[in-house]
Amino acid sequence: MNTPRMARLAAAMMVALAFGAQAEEVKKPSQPEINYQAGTSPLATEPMYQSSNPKAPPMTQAEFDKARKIYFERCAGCHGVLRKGATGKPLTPDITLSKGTDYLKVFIAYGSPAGMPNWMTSGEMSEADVDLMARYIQQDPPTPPEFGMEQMKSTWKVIVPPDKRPTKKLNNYNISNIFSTTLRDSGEVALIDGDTKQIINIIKTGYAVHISRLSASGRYLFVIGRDAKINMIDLWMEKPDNVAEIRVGLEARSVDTSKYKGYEDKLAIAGSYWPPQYTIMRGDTLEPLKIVSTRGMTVDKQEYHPEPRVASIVASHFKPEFVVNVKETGKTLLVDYSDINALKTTEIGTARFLHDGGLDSTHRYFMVAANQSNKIAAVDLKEGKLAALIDVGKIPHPGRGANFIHAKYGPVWSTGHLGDDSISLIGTDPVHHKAQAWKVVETIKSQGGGSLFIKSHPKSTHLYVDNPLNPDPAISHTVAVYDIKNLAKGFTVLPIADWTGIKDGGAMRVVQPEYNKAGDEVWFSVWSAKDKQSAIVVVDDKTLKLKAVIKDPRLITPTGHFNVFNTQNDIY
Ligand code: DHE
Repeated sequence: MNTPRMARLAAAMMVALAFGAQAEEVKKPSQPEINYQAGTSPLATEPMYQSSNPKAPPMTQAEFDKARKIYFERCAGCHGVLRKGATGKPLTPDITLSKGTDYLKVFIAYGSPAGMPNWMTSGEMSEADVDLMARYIQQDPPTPPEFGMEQMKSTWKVIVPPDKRPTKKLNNYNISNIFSTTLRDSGEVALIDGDTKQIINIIKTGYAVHISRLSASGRYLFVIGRDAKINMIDLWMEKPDNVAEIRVGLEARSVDTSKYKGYEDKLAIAGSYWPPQYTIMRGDTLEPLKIVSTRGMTVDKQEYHPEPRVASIVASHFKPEFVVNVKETGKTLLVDYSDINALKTTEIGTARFLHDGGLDSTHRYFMVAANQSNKIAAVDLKEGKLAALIDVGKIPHPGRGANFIHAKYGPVWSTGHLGDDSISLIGTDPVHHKAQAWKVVETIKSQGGGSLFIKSHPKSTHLYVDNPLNPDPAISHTVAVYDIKNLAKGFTVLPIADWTGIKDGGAMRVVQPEYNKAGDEVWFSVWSAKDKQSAIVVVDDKTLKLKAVIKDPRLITPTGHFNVFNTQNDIY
């Protein structure tokens, strides 16, 4: 603090902290949440037109390029591509210009109690980077390019046309018990034989595949990368591999396929973060058929949002509809795909910001987390309306959630939370347990915040809860298991990361419980750094003892994993 510049910075810091303290009363995101949201966007490497705002501090082209890259790597996840704000505050020039460079530098360097990370004092940005970013966010935000039919078609490849594909299964794998495991940082998925625990194939995909989903028949596997590349894999091939691929945008997270009777394997759908849109494709070739923008008005203030990202998508079993959850507008769209040239959409106002979710055990209700509202929306897919908005803990993050029969309250669907140590159990049976339906019937304690996924299975008496984003390694390296017949007993901790025997794995976050087809084994990823050894751990669900550890140098950064049968049939 010995230069006039730093003195000015310190003065501005007092103001900023006062501002931050006010904001804290409104909402203070947890560190795990900040780390989770601030993921790298593939837009960092996209060319974009940058206009220069004459009122903003000047920048050279080289500075623009560097700042834009940093913005998309560190900031866009929270503040949005167009800086309209999401988990983080809006950073458009109408706001930032009046604050000025020094004031903004304090925020970037030191963070704020309201949740802004301390980029300089944490060592992640230099003083020069902080200065660069403070000037950059006073410029007009560059807009990434649109991605319409022409761009999609130019990326679309049918590697094996439908008439050249096998007419029957050509391998001896029990394909319904295959696991598709994301190898996040190598841009691949591993197909692992659930019976023998052997790797069947490692398949090149888009960057950091987010999820895997199955066609209704269970033959085709669809994976989507953060870069919006979809790969369609045929499990009937002698060695299952890609048969088609396409990019549906520049950044995406969700994909699913038509599951209603008569439409099995006919259509696929993917939602993108950028551009904000969803795309309906042919289910056998990924040929893009229809692109629909999600830009529009928010559910609460009813104001225009230019980049409402598509979060989770699920296929209804009750109607020929896709359930499309739009994050920033807080709307759930029921998209009737029976005639895509006369597309009928039921728009259900839910809450902001919609993220992940899953079906209840009857598949009639879709339970989706509105993470900044601390709510779960229960959407009735039979009646096409909102059944309820339910208050839960802080920042619900269910994955697809866990269904089980509660000893006292009947069928429940449950979610863990990123922001606190609670697990909310919600009654889902309005017929036989009407008084409990759409209410939190019980809240149980987990190991801590930073939970991402929770899982059970109709044949199991256990409930598993992970905590990969908890800052305490004693928690993030383990998983909590509950006896669903006796929840009051609390949880047993399984030392999943220790069981791998890996001594120098770094983070070794234990992620996503996933059952095998029979429901008697549970698989976990042990997610280490890219240059360290990772593993998959298989637990015997009856005895809660270690059953197998799958280690292979090709298993680089495993995160999500999806059992074919359970994913195909929405069993969780
Ligand atoms: Fe995810 C599901 C978005 C970070 C692993 N993630 C989802 C879904 C969305 C989403 C919208 C629901 C898809 C669906 O059901 O159709 N995830 C985001 C983000 O925006 C976020 C916060 C930041 C980012 O930049 O991506 C994010 N997610 C992560 C991770 O850091 C995780 C742990 C590791 C990784 O691969 O990046 C991760 N997300 C997953 C997994 C699922 C998922 C494994 C599927 C859960 C399921 O059971 O279906």
